[in-house]
Amino acid sequence: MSHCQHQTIHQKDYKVPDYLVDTVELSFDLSPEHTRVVSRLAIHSNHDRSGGVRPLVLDGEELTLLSLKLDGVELEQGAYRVDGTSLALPDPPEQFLLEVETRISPKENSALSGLYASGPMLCTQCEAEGFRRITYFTDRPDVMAVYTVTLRADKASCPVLLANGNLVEKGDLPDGRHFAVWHDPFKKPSYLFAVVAGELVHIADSFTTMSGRQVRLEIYVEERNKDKCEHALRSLMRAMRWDEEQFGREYDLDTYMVVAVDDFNMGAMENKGLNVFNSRYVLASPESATDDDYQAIEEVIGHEYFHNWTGNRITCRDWFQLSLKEGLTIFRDQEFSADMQSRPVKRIADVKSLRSAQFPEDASPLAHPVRPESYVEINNFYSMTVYHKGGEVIRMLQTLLGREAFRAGMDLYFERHDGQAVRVDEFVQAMADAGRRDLSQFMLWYDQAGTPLLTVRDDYRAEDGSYTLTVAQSCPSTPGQPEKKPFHIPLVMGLLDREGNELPLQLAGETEPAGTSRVLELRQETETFTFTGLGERPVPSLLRNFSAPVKLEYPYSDEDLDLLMTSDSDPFVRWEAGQVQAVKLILGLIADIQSGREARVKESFIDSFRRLLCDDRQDRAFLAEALTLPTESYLAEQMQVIDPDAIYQARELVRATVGERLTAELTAAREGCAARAPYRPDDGLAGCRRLKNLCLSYLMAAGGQEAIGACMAQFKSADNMTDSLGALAPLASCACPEREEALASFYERWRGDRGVIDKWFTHQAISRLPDTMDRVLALLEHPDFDLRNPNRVRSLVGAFSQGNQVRFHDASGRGYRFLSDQILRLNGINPQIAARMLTPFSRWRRFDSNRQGLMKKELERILAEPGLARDVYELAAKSL
Ligand code: 0A1
Ligand code: ZN
Repeated sequence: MSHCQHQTIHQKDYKVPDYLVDTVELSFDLSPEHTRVVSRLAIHSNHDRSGGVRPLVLDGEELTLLSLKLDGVELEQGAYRVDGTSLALPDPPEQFLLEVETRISPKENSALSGLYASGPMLCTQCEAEGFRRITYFTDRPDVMAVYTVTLRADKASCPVLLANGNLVEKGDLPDGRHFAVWHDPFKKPSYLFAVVAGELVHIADSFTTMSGRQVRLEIYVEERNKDKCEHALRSLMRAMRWDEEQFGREYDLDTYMVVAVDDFNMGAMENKGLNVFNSRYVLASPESATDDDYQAIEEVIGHEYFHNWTGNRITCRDWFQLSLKEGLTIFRDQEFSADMQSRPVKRIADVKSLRSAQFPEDASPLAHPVRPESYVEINNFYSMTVYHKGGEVIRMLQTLLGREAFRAGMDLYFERHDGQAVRVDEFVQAMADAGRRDLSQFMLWYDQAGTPLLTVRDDYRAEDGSYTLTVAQSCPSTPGQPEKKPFHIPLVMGLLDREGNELPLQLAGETEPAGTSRVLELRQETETFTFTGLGERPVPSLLRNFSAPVKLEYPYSDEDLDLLMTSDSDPFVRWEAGQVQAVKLILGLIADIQSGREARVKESFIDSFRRLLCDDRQDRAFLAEALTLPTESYLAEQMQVIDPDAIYQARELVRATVGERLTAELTAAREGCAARAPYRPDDGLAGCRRLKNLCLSYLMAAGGQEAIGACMAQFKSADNMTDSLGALAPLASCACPEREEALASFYERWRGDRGVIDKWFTHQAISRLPDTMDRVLALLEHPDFDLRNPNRVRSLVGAFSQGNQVRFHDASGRGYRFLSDQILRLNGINPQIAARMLTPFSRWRRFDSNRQGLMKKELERILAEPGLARDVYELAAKSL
């Protein structure tokens, strides 16, 4: 396929569909080798035919057309056109029944889009454009229809037959086959269609909705995983209750099914009534899943469930509106998780992930607005920007409107648009109407890319007790957008006195103070806010709760930061003050290392670290976050030219110094967190385990046989995966014989468990030992490595290239060559996964000229490959 064939789709070219489909009757004769699909579509014309009849064009890929009938009459070859991507009827009637028979080969489908085989089952993935790989259809989200699906398969090898909606009939057929008929009463776009068939077992429970209806909940897995579904099922029930309580949303079908599959491109999929999940977000047992795994399962189960209203009942008009459902649903799942655990710790984790993955994307050649204006391959836009910046945009709306008006806006949105396919504009309009606000400037968040920078200056005047904050906003150029208009930004802030007390906030012109935390609204390039009645120069507490996805600069002194860290009422600001100090320190050390000066960790840093460590009033999980140093990749973001070696050395120097200087305190804190009862994932001690394992990692950074002994002891005695990995992780980066012993015994213990073996690959891939590249190359040849399994690819190739900055960016360029080799192999297997692996190369301009040249060369090599998939082509071409 030549590159010029890859067409760009533009938002401005949107046209309403020429034909609509009312009902879809699908019938499948399932088998992994050949599946026969018969589709009966009731179609009506949706355009003004007086100006000429437009052709009906159905999308279709990788299909073998067997027959085509219009109103019962078989069409002659000349009466239609088929090519590799479509089927067209030049002049169809106003209303008609089209019957299309096709054949597909699920077993050959390694792209995992459409109908494919995973282990002992067949399953589908239709978002974004996979339905066209099952049958010919107007495969776009604004064509919504009612589906009835008949499945037929061999009863012995395929006892379970599932599709969307309600089971209406099932029974036996001759020759050992059987059938099931499913009907989904809700109109839906094709991307929400799903079928699962195979040898599965399930666990079930029931949920009584707020109006008293009984819903049957079922989780389907392979037999060997039957005892690992309980947590997913409980999480689902919590999510259903939460959506009723927080948003008044009730589930609408009689059953809700979740299926776990081992081969899946993403996290999970919200198909109506029949979610398909990557098994890593379903399966958990105390021995094999970490606290983080438990947490991620709850979050993803919640996310897919919340889509039932934000995505399924109200869907997207076109794929440019993807954030309409994804940003909103991310916001909803974040809030759900915050309510299920510690809200501040959850917020910090979300900010960290935004900064470490979305900010870099927004500063790269792949930067795009939350609502992109064009794409080549839509699968490439399931991005951190569309999802997570999109979630932040919704959060800002809540901050600007207040919780109550925001909730009223949600209600209004559901009331107005249930059953429709709409744009982001309709959502924001509902918010504007409910909150009686003008949100036209706010819309720029959807259409302008780039991370805004707020530069804050202040001025205190003792004469009149006034204090003025001047906030300037700017936003760097991004592809296609050299100039930016100012954004409408909520800046939540407060003021502290020198003792750390919160001061009442009274703006000039106001008659009395109003609270100690306020939302300042920025609309102009520069805004000033004057506060009155202040007896001394206050310390500003800015961007509380990270109220906007921006970078902020204010010249804080070390004393200011100490004060915020210990006294601010906002946990995010307290955490952030510590991070700013750590970044300052490490950047200073990097400069020392680069210029050959002696690098030493400041005494004051060790002191404040010690104070925190010994502060037993703080929540353990929060403390663990506060004591964790900024990641190497976050530090990289703070540099003009990224120097991976100096970053690694400087950060390790701090870790080792903390470990040496605070050995006693770390050991005591670790012991204070030691388990006193057998592990339970919901024992409320996840924060304790995190802190304990963090202390161990500092002790290991300092080196010495004692720490290694402590690691091995924990590794051997652990009764849960969190503690087991808490010991294995530092051992994996330690050049000691215990490393090999631990890795080998871990493998032997877990060789039958895919999820755990993924972790085994990952911990070797992210080892900071200098020979990691060689070990990764050897692991590629390991019998358990499989390029066709996305989780395995992510656990080795993804983990090394995206989670091991210093080794991947080795100045020799070996890491780069390794990655492009794997991308080229994946290109022919699974283009979506191949494209996702390109991320590190898109950041090439941020490095020194040697590395730039080496990465560029690999991008060029990829682009020169004949037969490059659209997914890979688009990202590689845009990266250069
Ligand atoms: N809508 C899903 C994500 C998803 C997108 C694409 C997929 O296959 C290409 C699969 C899942 C979600 O937000 O969870
Ligand atoms: Zn989603």
